[in-house]
Amino acid sequence: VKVVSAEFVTSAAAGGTTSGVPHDGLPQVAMVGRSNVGKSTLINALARRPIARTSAAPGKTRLANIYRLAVEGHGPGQWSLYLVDLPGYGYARGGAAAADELKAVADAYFREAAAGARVSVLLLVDSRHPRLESDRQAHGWVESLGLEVLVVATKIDKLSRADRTRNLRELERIFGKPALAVSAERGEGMDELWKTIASKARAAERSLRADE
Ligand SMILES: Nc1nc2c(ncn2[C@@H]2O[C@H](COP(=O)(O)OP(=O)(O)O)[C@@H](O)[C@H]2O)c(=O)[nH]1
Ligand SMILES: [Mg+2]
Repeated sequence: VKVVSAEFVTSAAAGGTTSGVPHDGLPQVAMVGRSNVGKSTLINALARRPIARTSAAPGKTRLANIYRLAVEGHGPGQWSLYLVDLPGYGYARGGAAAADELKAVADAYFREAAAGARVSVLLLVDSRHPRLESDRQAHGWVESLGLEVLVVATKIDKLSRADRTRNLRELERIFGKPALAVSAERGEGMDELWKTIASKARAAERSLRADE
């Protein structure tokens, strides 16, 4: 796809409220994953410009940060979507209370956005660590909200050929479906990811028109 424009829209769902969560019918793609797994970097790679703040220090995003992209490709015309950077789990400065606060933000986002029924979820899992309990819990939690989850294996550039094969097989066993391997840094898998996002987003667009 060609990214025509990309911009930060707002930080939403502060304190577990629904404030700022868009519900204008545009498709939304939400990034779920541990702190430091590469959510913000993936948003920048999809946007092909640095719109999201990335950090070597984990646990910085405490709100649902919402970006809007206009793109061309995978079908006729220009179309738009939101990319949503949710707070990461597995690292909570401030212990259990802070972890609860992050969960409340993600929970509020999904409650509000899922009401519009055009949300796709990317569960980002570090390709070096396929077996983490926190990722399985997050997967189960998102599925329990009735949302479909695409598993994205990040930082694939950090693995040898043999480890890639082994870890991707392990991810497929754990989550019951193949994971899409990407490197936001090297660009590997990014065309495939855009293709998947586009097909979900444009299907949502068509069903919206059919409703009207
Ligand atoms: N080698 C490599 N490093 C990555 C990749 N994606 C993210 N990172 C690094 O992982 C760290 C955390 O990334 P960030 O996007 O801030 O993670 P977030 O907390 O999930 O938003 C940063 O130092 C990134 O440069 C990748 O595809 N390959
Ligand atoms: Mg981030």
